Amino acid sequence: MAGETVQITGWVHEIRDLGGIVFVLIRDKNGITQLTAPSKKLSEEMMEDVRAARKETIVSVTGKVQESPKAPNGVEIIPDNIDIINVSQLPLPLDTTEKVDAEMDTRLDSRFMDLRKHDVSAIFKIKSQMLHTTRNYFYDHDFTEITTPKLVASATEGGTELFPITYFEKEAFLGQSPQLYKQMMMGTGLDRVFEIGQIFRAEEHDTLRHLNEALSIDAEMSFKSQQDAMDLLEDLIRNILADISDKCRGELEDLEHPLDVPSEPFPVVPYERVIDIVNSHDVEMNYGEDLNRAAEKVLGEEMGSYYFITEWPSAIKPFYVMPNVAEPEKSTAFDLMYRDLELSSGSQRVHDYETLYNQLEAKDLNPDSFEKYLEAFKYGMPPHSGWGMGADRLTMVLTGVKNIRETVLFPRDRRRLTP
Ligand code: ATP
Ligand code: AMO
Repeated sequence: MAGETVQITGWVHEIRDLGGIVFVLIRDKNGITQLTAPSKKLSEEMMEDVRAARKETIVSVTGKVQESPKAPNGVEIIPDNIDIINVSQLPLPLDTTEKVDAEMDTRLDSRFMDLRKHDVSAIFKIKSQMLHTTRNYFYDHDFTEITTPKLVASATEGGTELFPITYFEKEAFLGQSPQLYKQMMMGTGLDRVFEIGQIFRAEEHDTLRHLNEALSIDAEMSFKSQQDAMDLLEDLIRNILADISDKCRGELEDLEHPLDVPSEPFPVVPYERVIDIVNSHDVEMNYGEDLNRAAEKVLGEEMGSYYFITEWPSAIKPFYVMPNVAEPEKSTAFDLMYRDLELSSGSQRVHDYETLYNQLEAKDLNPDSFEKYLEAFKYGMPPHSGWGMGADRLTMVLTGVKNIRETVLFPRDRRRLTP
């Protein structure tokens, strides 16, 4: 475009005033362009306008493109006109040029400015592409998108992680999972449903992989087995990896994150083998226990990227999980892991009313609180299977960030309720 007159509107990223020449870097969605203002060639008035452009101020510049090997992208613009559109206050809450590293809290407090950094906005462009691919995938595979209430009357994933709320004169909670609703949809004839929506969990832990408000991708299919649900999950992940590799090259480069795309089918490790692996690394884990953090770490080292854990004991899985027919102490539940991070849980579900009622009681839950859910199992409920996957955790894997807070615009954790 050398010789052409162009207009650029954006933020002043940096100014370097060398006296006789002033460089202004202008940033917009696509990158950074250098404005070069040599005092010899420009009017005094023009030079004053250029010097008035403070950091992060919004400007609109018209000027001529000129080749310049020393400039970023090999071109610079010699201004004919510069309009100051909205002046930024100083000092800035954050350094957008990333010369000074900011604490996570400072960044989250000024998230609008944090996202001006390309390696931060890259995370959200990748997350957006992941959600886009996920929706397309489900639509292409004959799923119906549903939305279910987040104001609910009962727990689904164990009673301790609920946020109670005031709901007129009744007790209510924020939803932990669309589990009960997606299962009820299997009694409608819709056959395949998915939901992408927020889940709320009053997690006590303050970790790098738990949030109090997370995004869940949920799928449920009628007349399908545990294996079908696992196949669906693996195929979706492969589609996401292919799309991100193809469409988010620039973002992956900004993040310096080569995407890990496994060529082999995801390995499957039964729970009992997991115990052997963990114990052989001198980490204690007994039959009937969930994976502790140390166990997750050694397993992650041993197993590499994506793998399934199957044959979980029925005793430690939720009431809606179908036990293995031949060995009922084992269940049809599976977890999908990425190294030491749990990405998804799923199973075949109980579809028989009596069994479901008994499993609720066996887990010390009151079937009366599940009355409306149980109704759906009395009048022709097909066998069904499904899973829920943490979209924020998947984004951690896709972007290589180590703190789940990086993957959420305005994360909610124990200490953070604003912005
Ligand atoms: P789910 O989604 O089923 O709740 P999860 O991946 O969120 O699973 P948890 O079951 O909450 O994970 O936790 C996984 C394991 O990590 C558990 O054994 C838990 O005790 C352990 N864990 C969680 N937080 C911490 C922590 N802060 N320090 C040590 N261990 C922790
Ligand atoms: P589970 O409780 O394992 O299963 O949740 C499914 C997935 O959701 C993500 N997740 C979280 N992510 C961030 N912060 C949290 N606090 C958090 N809690 C959960 C994880 C987890 O693997 N009803 C079942 C799913 C099903 O069987 O369909 C369920 O909710 O990635």
